[in-house]
Amino acid sequence: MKKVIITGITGQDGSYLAEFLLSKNYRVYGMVRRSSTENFERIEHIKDKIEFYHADLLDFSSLVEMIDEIRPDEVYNLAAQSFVPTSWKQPILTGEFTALGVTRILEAIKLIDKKIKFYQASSSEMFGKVLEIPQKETTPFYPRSPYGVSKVYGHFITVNYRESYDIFACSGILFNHESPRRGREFVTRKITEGVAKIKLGMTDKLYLGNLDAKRDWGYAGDYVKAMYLMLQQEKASDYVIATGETHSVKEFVQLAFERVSLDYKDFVVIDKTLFRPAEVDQLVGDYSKAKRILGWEPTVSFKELVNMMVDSDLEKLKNNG
Ligand code: NAP
Ligand code: G4F
Repeated sequence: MKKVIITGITGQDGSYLAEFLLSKNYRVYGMVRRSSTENFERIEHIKDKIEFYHADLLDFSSLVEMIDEIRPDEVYNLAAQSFVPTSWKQPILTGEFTALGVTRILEAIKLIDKKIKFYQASSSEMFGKVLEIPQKETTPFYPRSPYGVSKVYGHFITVNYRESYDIFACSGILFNHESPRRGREFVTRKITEGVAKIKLGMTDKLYLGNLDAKRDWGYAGDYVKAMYLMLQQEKASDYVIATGETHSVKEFVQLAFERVSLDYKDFVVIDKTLFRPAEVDQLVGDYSKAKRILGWEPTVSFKELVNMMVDSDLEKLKNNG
């Protein structure tokens, strides 16, 4: 049985990746940081099948001990401060988690066993003020937030440990991916939960920022399969994972309200405080390398994704009510 460590297992992607690797018969170890209350909402249904290990991206010795005790075949580093607006409020902490945290894990792997395979959760935010459309593996980076800058560091330190120490280390450059398990502060989930609350009469306003920003949105359940496929190849490399389509926040809002037969113009209020100091205006990825080498393709369309998230939030709120 292959052993795997997933950092960030309590997050959206961690939950889908854990499910997927359990279905592949992996022994799954979830790295969690200590907290006064358990934060297992997304993995409640599989938590009995996961072995949890307390460690923190900020604490090098805890990472060394974890890797030494478990001796995994693969490590997926999904843990990060992942919310872009917070990265302007806490830029130093974001750098510690999202940038230096990657070096701490890679260094632990280097010290203990260079044969451990490593996946780094890189991001399309690295392309920021895009220098090419669509963005691919060779597109230069121009990050627009402390989060994006930290991810560029994480990406290049992964490439550097591969080239310096021959570690099988891959950087997955994933474009936005969403699901019913998406954190509530990200725009897609904020919209679908807001729409569900409005439909059920629990509120009558949805406050949003920049509706003109465009993103390449896919389904998280599809994207974790690409992470796994990257580590099963003969050669380590970096891959863009995307849908190849771009849509504005406004289009997402329109479709989400249409799903419940309402007009968004009656409910959406623009709140200027939600605009960012520097915006990423448009992202769209070219996933042809992943298709060619990994045989990977997205399976959920934009409309299906919106509908899935609205339906799930309606269901959750009805059940809670
Ligand atoms: P998420 O839901 O915000 O989950 C982040 C995870 O990181 C949580 O499990 C969190 O644990 C953990 N974490 C944060 N700081 C930590 C620390 N110091 N030590 C240990 N664990 C820590 O993020 P996600 O959407 O699943 O994304 C997964 C990864 O992919 C992130 O690195 C993100 O930046 C990257 N990414 C995401 C997307 C996307 O569209 N979702 C796209 C590209 C890249 P707690 O539960 O304890 O907070
Ligand atoms: O949903 P968002 O907060 O995601 P963002 O900034 O694109 O970052 C996500 O995707 C990245 C991949 O490209 C990941 F690396 C990162 O970890 C995260 O998962 O915002 C999307 C867009 C932005 O342009 C923002 O300005 O939506 C716009 N927006 C408009 N109103 C809003 C809101 N964003 C949020 N969070 N809240 C709003 O009210």
